[in-house]
Amino acid sequence: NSMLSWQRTAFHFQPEKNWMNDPNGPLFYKGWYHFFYQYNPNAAVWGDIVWGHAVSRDMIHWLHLPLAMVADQWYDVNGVWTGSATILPDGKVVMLYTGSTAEAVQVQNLAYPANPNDPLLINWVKYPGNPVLVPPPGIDKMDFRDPTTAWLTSEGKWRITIGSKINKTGIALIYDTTDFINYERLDGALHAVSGTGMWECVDFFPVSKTEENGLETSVNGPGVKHVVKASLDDDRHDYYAIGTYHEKNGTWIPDQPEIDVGIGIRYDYGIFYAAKTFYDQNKNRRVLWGWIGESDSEAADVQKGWASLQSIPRTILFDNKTGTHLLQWPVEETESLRLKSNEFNQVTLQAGTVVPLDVGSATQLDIMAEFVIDKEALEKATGSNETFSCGTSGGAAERGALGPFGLLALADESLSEKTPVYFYIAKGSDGNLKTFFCNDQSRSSAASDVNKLIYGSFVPVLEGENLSLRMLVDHSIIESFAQGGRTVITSRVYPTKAIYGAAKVFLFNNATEASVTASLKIWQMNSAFIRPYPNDGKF
Ligand code: DQQ
Repeated sequence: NSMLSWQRTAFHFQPEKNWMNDPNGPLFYKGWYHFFYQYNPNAAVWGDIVWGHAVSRDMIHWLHLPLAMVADQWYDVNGVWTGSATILPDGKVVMLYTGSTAEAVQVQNLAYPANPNDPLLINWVKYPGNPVLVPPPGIDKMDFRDPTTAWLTSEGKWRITIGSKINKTGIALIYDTTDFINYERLDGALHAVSGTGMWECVDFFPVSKTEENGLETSVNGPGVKHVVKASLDDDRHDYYAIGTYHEKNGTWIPDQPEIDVGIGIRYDYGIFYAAKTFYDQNKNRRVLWGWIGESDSEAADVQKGWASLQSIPRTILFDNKTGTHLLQWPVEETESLRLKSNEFNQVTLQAGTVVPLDVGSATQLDIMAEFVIDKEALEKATGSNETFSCGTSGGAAERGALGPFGLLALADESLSEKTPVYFYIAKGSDGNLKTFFCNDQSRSSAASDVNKLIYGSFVPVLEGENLSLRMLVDHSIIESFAQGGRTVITSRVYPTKAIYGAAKVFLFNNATEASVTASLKIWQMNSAFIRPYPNDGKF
């Protein structure tokens, strides 16, 4: 539908048409990044799920390949659901995925490349003895899904975890295997948290406390922490926690129980779900993919003929400055799309002002910004705001002594439509400062069938740090990263006026007392090449 075609993105991964959800089995193989995904080939709504497949040299430019796996066996006829890849030490690839059977039982299946010499891994073979795992006693047949990448134990066995629930307790079940065909369940669980409900798409991976690179999934030892991530079916958000893995009994303990999985830190405070990491042996990094759904109506999705994006792949590292957070950052290849840039140095934003940034069309941008708030105002401000939260606040229109200030993205000239992405500093009566990072969708669109929530959360800011943000704008998506990626917010935005050449970007400072100095560099972003693999193999 041409009326809504401006909503299609220029450099985020999306299929040509129809519905997409979770990232599946990402890996790097023989020079190519592979990306599989939950796909409905028949409609722009969830259903008839099979595995879509695309390949890339850089995770930015993509070639769509034929479907990797379709629902053609009794053990996945109701859906070829989410799974993960494991690369064995000899280079062979095994894929484990969930199938929903004709009776809607969730079982785990094994698949592998038909031709390991094909770098594009076009054809996949399902193991004839599938399923390799069925729901164990005490687990409901519909609560057993999304196997992880396997990692090695010190005994040389492969270990995986699978999400489930027992009553209202979310749980990650553990299995060991030597051949990916026969499995032994370990007692207990990798981890479980009461009250969190079904855990989907569990992820488990090591991070380095000292090195700025990613770790292969089996790496363990001193200097290594382990991350557990669960996607909560009940509230549709991805939560992670950092902790210690006990290899012997296959358990993991969070460093801080009060920010445990499902109750603490989120990967993203906007729309972002069913995320999965993989270790990229090509560049020695761990990369996070996440499904970004629509926040308009299903009717609008049907009308436009497609639904969902994937995030820009994000490098993921342990933040050794806070020790509590991960850092997420767009993969460096994103920068290859940068075209001409504009710099704005030391722009003074008086309290209560809006300043246009003349960059031309503002629909495809990469923005780096730093903000310094007036010191005197910081000290003078009287403490009051003990209970601020982005979601329950009045958004960017609600003025405080020390904020909000930041950017207005996807805004039209008259500011009738705008999506503020901003910092808000709250001062407690004890004088302590607490910084929040928010995204206010309430005035993002004149349309009425879109999500208008205010997203955001606390962001740790350490002594001596300026406030910094990075923002990727791509037609109907804004991904924003505060403080190097400690706190991230993704929003889908559906303006009716701020589209193509009419979309603009502004600085704003809606504080009542503090002036703010902003310095920015803004790049126009090129469109990525995302199209079908040509029949003759030439592109
Ligand atoms: N999506 C898949 C399931 C998974 C869910 C089905 C998470 O395997 O639990 O499309 O979005």
